[in-house]
Amino acid sequence: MLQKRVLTRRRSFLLGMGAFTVAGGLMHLHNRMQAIGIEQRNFTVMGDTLRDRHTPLRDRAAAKGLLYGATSSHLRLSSDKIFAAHFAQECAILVPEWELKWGTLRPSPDRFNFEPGDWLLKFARQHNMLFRGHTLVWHKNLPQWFTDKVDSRNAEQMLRQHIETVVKHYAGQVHSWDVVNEAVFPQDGRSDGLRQWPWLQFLGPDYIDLAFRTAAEADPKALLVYNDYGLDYDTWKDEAKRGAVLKLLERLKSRGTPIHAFGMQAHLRADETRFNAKKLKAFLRNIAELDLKILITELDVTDKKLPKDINVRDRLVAGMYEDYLSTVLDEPAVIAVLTWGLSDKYTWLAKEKPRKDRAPVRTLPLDARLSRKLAWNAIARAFDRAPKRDVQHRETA
Ligand code: 9MR
Repeated sequence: MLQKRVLTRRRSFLLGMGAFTVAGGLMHLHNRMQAIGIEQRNFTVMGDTLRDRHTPLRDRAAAKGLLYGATSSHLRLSSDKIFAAHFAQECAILVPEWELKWGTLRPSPDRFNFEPGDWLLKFARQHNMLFRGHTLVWHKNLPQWFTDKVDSRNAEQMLRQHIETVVKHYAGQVHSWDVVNEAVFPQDGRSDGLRQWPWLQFLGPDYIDLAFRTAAEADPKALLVYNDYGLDYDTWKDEAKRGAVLKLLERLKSRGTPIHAFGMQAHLRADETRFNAKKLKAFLRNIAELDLKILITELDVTDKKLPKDINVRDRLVAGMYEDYLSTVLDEPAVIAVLTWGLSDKYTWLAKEKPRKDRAPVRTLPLDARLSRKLAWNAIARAFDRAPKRDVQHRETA
């Protein structure tokens, strides 16, 4: 019976895939599936009892000394009670998706709107979750007034004032802050690989050190993180970025900047065949050797270029989650895994990386109806298999 089910599943998978490869001509995907044995993987979550098999991600992670959580927003958690309940069940840490970014927090130069962020902090505490700060320095989501009001004369004061005000507001209540986000961009052509943007233009590369020092003074308890993307695959672009990020972290550490961790965003692509576990591990090891912790901060897997067949998509997405997590969790410095959303009902990818066929995207652990899918199983299995960490996660005060 079981064998028959497996065969039927396999046949339907191959049919879904076959139609796609013939129609789309994407042989590389077919090769990836063969290389990783995706058709044979069963993604079964183990456990002695049914109850064990349903253990939420936060508990599976905690059993290994890891933190699991996700991003969401005031809008979603306050208006969708069922979603909020699932969120509280699965997550041990909450990341505000918009509320703590300049654009949302600072409607005008002299006004800070903490209300939505405060609501999220309260929600986190009510549900025994930690709270993360995202993000103090980022080239995106700046308010419209920024270009008119910030210049080389007031830049240092503006940056300090922003960080002091925001970090002090949440001092003692934040697990970690993404102090600087996405400051490396080798395509801009600088020899240090740093992104060309207003803070760099006004303050030079030292703005990064300044941001960390100001944050450390404002909240000596929070874990201070440098967060970045585009580091995951064996491509020349990711390789250049890994090199530049490592150089930046080395520079910061060597001058005594109070940086405690590196945030690896991990926005992955299910159709990407250039995954190289060895290179990824070596990169993480290099970071760990700088005495930095590592957080996987924005994990998700886009299905944009996959065939429409849901069975095929779910397996490939789950396969990418499993390959990636089993690799990174081998590195003991990795202490947390955060997905960029929990359910396909609410994901930035629906808007920013929609599928050509307009089929709803299937990128996160829960589907749009909030049911667990193979991606959830893949994450659960990776936690279950991860080596146990010996870390104490800081509680919010
Ligand atoms: O998911 C976020 C999306 O809803 C916002 O429109 C966008 C701009 O604020 O930011 C998205 O989140 C980004 C995160 O803050 C930093 N790393 C990349 C994420 C996806 O773009």
